Parts: sequence; structure tokens; C-alpha cells
Amino acid sequence: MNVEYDTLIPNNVNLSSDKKVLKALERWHPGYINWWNDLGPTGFQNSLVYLRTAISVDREGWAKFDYVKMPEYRWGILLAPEKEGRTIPCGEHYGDPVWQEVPGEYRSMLRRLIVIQGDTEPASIEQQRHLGQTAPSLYDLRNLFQVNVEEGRHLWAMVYLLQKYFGSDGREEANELLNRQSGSEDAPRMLGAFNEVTPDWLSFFMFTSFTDRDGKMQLEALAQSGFDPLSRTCRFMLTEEAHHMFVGENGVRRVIKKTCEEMAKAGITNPYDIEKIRNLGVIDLPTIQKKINLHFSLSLDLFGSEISTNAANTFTAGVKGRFWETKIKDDHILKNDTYPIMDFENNKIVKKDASALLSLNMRLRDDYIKDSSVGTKRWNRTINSFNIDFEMKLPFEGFNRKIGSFMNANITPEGEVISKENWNKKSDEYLPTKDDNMFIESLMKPVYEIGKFASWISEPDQGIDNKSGDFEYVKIHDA
Ligand code: BYC
Ligand code: FE
Ligand code: FE
Repeated sequence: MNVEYDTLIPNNVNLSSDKKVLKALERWHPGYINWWNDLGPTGFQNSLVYLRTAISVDREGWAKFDYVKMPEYRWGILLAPEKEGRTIPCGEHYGDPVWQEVPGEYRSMLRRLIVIQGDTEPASIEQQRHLGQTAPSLYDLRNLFQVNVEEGRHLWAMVYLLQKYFGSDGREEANELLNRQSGSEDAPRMLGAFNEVTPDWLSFFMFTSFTDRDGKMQLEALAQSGFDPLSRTCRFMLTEEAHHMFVGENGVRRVIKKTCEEMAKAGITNPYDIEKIRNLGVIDLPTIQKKINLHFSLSLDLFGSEISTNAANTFTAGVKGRFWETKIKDDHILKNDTYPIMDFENNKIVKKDASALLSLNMRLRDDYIKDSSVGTKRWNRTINSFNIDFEMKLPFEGFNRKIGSFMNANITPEGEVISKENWNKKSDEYLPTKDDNMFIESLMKPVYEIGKFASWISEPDQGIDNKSGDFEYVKIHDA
């Protein structure tokens, strides 16, 4: 599959012979660069960052590594190769050939999904924009910027679909994607978690572990779309997504490891000896658990309501499938099927069967929880290896929710329903307090020396692109 790499916008969609779309994208480009300069990473725009750039969509050798100034990153439009004979994998058009153009009846449904997906990408960059100022190492600084430029490319991916397939309203939506802003009063980003702050590096690692993993699940579901250009776009985005979750999961693991190491060195065995542990310049395990509670619950909200007609409609239309739809053994239409869901009725958690079609958000969320638990297992293996009696846990799914059945319910991370009064008394044990956040913030001092790491995080086991730990991942010019 040919990638045009000499053009302003690298692509494998033959933009040079698609003048209208090329023009629309070239018109959008300066606004994007302005947005990057205003709301992308603060500082470091002249620094040389050792980044990977997607240059092909082959499974092997799709990326190349080199020093790049971020504003000169080659944000390209790359779709995974067409699968010959691909058919619509779900819904009422099951088995029909996939669409290469947008079906008129599903136009607004598709546009809405693409806009929501597109909105999250720049939002995350805005949320992370100040983190470069406090990076714990050059290695981590580079990883932050890698995630940032790729989320920028994901925005390009959605903007291409809007410009190519949705005419003038697509162009308007593309502009709006640069106008909304994370946390803004007047024009906030569309989904809750993308208006929260990411004030410190532990939050960043939690975000990339849990919120980027929602990205993975949603992209997997959209990769099943009967609208083939969306499917192909998402399939290629997933290639990049794996690294984002690696950064998060491994980041959290390195924080945990450093805490355990320092505890062992100081002879502290009680993980709740918080003051003593904090005095070692590391983050105590109970506080890390609180961060998990926060970011996991925020990310669960991103799946929408357990019972959703939107989800049923997009599935029946063949516009959005389930996680690994083609591997599931059923009729892929689900008209007569049920799915076990969890609900909150009369102040009680109940399990019941609901229409499988209406429960698709819940199903994707269940798949997400399974996927997330792999990370927690790894973290616990690290804690175990130090013989410390502590276990990280994903909180109960009804804990701290703002969307769906458990909205406003008072449920502990263990899944116990309690009174509002008790919740208010106990919430400091469940979620990071102002003090916890202030302590974490106090540790956030930049470490830009080659091969050095901040006190609260251990070195990675491996460098990037087979480079060593003391490789100069970022050559800083005017930070
Ligand atoms: N916040 O039927 P419902 C990523 C709205 S992350 C605010 O329950 P539906 C990334 C909903 O829009 C992946 N509003 O839910 C990660 C609807 O409003 P309208 C992003 C919410 O529609 C890290 C109403 O409530 N991609 O890529 O079935 C870094 C009723 O909705 C929220 C996608 O999400 C919320 N949390 O499902 C960078 C894929 N939840 O329309 C990037 C595209 C729901 O009635 N989006 N609402 O006004 C979708 O598939 C669906 O829109 C959702 C919601 C799964 C988000
Ligand atoms: Fe993304
Ligand atoms: Fe991501």
C-alpha cells in the first residue's frame, strides 16, 4: 500500500488526486498548528524529541524513529489496508458488503460518533499540556510527547473522515474540534473525563492506563463498523494505541516499584505507615489505590449508560460493533438475546437480564474491566515480589459514577451500599484528598539530566527503540 510521504500531509489515501479534500485539509492545517502552539505542550516546541512517526501501514516496520521538533511532526492520514470481501459484521445489514460511502440514513449517526471520537484526541493533549514542565526523566518526557503527537494524528484521522465524507457540515465539525477546549465553561469537550485535569504524572499514568484503554475498546468497536473507511482508520489507530497503554501501565508499575524498593530499604513493612513512607520521597500505596479508584470510575463513565438505545441503534445499523465482533459466536443481530446487567433499584445493587441490544454499552464495559484487570495483576506481582501485604484493586463498577444506573449512588469501592452521610465521612479514604494531591504535586520536580530519574519512580526495564536508559531522548532547547 503506497504512502505519499513527500506531501505536506503524508497519506495513503491518494490525496494528491483528491484535490477537493486535499484543499480542505490544507485549509484546516494552519488552524491545527495554531491550536497546537496555543494548547499543545507548553515549552519544548524547539526541542528535538526522539519520536516514532508512522510511515507505512505494514505490520512490520510501520514506524521510524528520529529526532523531530514537535511542530514539524508529520501528522499523516493512514488507513489500514482494505480487507477484500469484508462484510458488515452485525445488525440488520449483517453479511452485506461494507459501505465505501456513508449511507444517507446513517449519516448523522456516523457523524456524531466520529465527532465524539475526534473530540477526545485534542482534549487529552490539552489536559496533558503542562506535564513536560515536571517530567521525572527525559525518557518519560519523550513518552509524553509521543502520546501527544499521536493523539494529534488521531484528530487528523477523524478530521479526514469528516472532510472527505460529510461535506460542509463535516468541515464545520472539523473546525469545532479546534474550538472546544478541555475544562472550558462555554465550550467544553464532549465527554466528562476529558474535562478533568491531569495535574501530575501519576494522573498521567493513570489516564493512559485507564482512559486510553477506553479509547482502545471504543476503537475496537468502531473498527467493526460497516462504514469501511472508519473501520480501516480505527484499525490503524489501534496500532499506536498499544504504546499509550504501555506508557500508563508501565508508568504506574514503576511508581509502585520505587515505593516498594524504598520501603524495603528503610525496613518499613506496613504500607499504611504513610508519613514515614512519604518522607522517603515516594508515593505510598494507599494513595496510588485512591488514584486508581478515581481514574477507573471516571473512565467507566465513558461507556455511557448500561441501557442505551443509542448503542442498540448504532449496532443494528451496522455502524458500531462489539469488541472483536467477528470472533463472537452468535447471530450478530441480537434481536432475541439477553445480557446480564447490573442495576441500582431501591438503593440496592441488582443483577438482571436485559435486552442484549440495549445492553451493548454494558457489555463493552465488561470487556474493558477484564482488559484492565491484566494491568492490576502486573502491579500486584511487583508488590508481591517485595513481600508487602497490599493488593491494588479495581473498585466496584458502581463506585463514584456520574453516568448510568449508579449515578449518584453511594457505594464503596468494595461494592457496599452506604448512606450519603457515611459516604461523605469516608470519601477521603476512597478518593485522593487535597492533601494527597498536594503531596504528589510536591514531588513533581523536573529531572532533565540524561539517564537520571525522579525520586518517586524507578527506571524502566527497557528503553525505547532498543536505546539504553541514558540515551538523550529529548535534546532540550528552550524548555
Ligand atoms: N460524558 O445512550 P447513552 C479515546 C451522553 S476515548 C458526557 O448512555 P451512548 C481517547 C451521550 O453522548 C474513546 N456525556 O450513551 C482516550 C448521550 O448524549 P446525547 C472515545 C455522555 O450514546 C484517551 C447521552 O449521554 N470514543 O479515544 O450509547 C486519550 C445518553 O447516552 C457520557 C468514543 O467514545 C459521558 N461520559 O454512548 C485520547 C466512541 N456518556 O447524544 C483519546 C464514540 C454518555 O443524547 N462514542 N453521554 O446528547 C460513542 O460510541 C458513544 O457516544 C458513547 C456514549 C460510548 C460515548
Ligand atoms: Fe487516540
Ligand atoms: Fe491514546
